[in-house]
Amino acid sequence: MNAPHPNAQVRQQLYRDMDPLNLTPLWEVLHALVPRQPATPCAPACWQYDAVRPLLLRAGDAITAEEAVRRVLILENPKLRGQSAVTQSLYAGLQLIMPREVAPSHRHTQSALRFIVEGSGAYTAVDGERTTMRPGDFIITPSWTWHDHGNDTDAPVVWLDGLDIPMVRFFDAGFAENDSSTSQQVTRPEGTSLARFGHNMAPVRHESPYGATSPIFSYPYERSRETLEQLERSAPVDAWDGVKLRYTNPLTGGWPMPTIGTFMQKLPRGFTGQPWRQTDGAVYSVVEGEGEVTIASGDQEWRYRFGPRDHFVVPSWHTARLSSAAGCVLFSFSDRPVHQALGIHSEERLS
Ligand code: 1HN
Repeated sequence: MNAPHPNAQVRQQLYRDMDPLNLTPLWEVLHALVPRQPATPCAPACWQYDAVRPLLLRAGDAITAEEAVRRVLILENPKLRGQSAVTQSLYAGLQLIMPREVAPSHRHTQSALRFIVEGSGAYTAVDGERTTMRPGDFIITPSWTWHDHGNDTDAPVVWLDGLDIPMVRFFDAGFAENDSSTSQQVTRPEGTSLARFGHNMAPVRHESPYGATSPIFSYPYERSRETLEQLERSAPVDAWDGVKLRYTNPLTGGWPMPTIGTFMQKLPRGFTGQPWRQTDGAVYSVVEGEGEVTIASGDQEWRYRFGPRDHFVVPSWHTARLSSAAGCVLFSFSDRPVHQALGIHSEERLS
C-alpha cells in the first residue's frame, strides 16, 4: 500500500465542503473523461432468430398491435439493460405485425429505419405514400413524418427497427404526436418517391421533401443484392469488408438519414476477413447465408456463428473480423454520419 498523500485529509475535507454547492474536482475524474481511447460500456451481443421468434410470436398472442401501438421486442445491449439502447446512441428492436393488424399513425422527431426480416407484403405508410415491405428492403421513416404500418397478408411480418432514440434523448429534443386517424390517408400511389428520385434523376424544380433525409423511403433488396452480386463478379473484393456499399441520399450523395448510416455487404464464399475497429458501433442483420464474427476488446473475445435473420452488435472500438464459408449478405447500421459531422470518426484497418 502506498502511504496516504500528506494532503489527503485536506482534500477530503475540501471535497465535502464543495459538495453541497454542486461542485466537484475535475482532477479526480479527468482520466475517465478523456480516455486514451474509446472505452464504451457496451458489450458485443448476438440475438439468434430461432430463440427470438417464439417470444415474438407469443407477444403476438399477448397484445394486439393497436394496444401496444408498436409491438416490438427491444434488442438491449447486455451492459445497457433498462435503457432501450443497443449502443449508447442507437436503438434496435424487432417488430411484429400479424395478419389484418394495423399499427396506428403517429409521428416523432426520432428518425427510424425498417429492415425487413420475415414475411412479405405488409406495408408502411410515410407521409401519404405506402410502401410494400419485402425481406431485405431498407425503408426510412424521416423525422416528424406521419407513419403507420399494416399487414393485409395471411402471415406474420417482422422487421428490424433502428432509431436514434438514445441520441435524441441525449439532446432532449424529442417531440411526438398521435394522428387523429388510425391509418393515414393515402395521397400518392406506391412507387412515386422511387420514380421521382430513385433513377439517377430528380424533379426539375424540387425542394428536398424531408430536409436532411433521403426522399426515397424504400431501397428494395432486389436492387441492392443485384448490385453486390455484379460487383463480386467484376470488381476487387475488399479484404476487410468483402463487397460493401453504403446507401445514399440521391439528392446529396451523403447518408440517407442524418443520424444513421446504413450499409449492405456480401461476403463471398470462403471469405476470411481482416480485422478492423472503428468508433461507430454497428448493428448487423443477417439477410442470407451463414458466417462467423469474432469481436475482441482488451483480453476478451466473443465469437458468434450467425445465420439468416440473426442480429448482432459490434460496439465502438472493438476489433471485429468476419468470415463466411458459404457466403452471406449482411445489412448494418451505425451512427457514423454523426461521427463524421463532428469530425471524430476514426477507423483502423488491422491485419
Ligand atoms: C416507433 O414509432 C416505431 O413507428 C418503432 O414502428 C419503434 C421505438 C421507440 C419509439 C418509437 C414505429 C419505436 C418507435
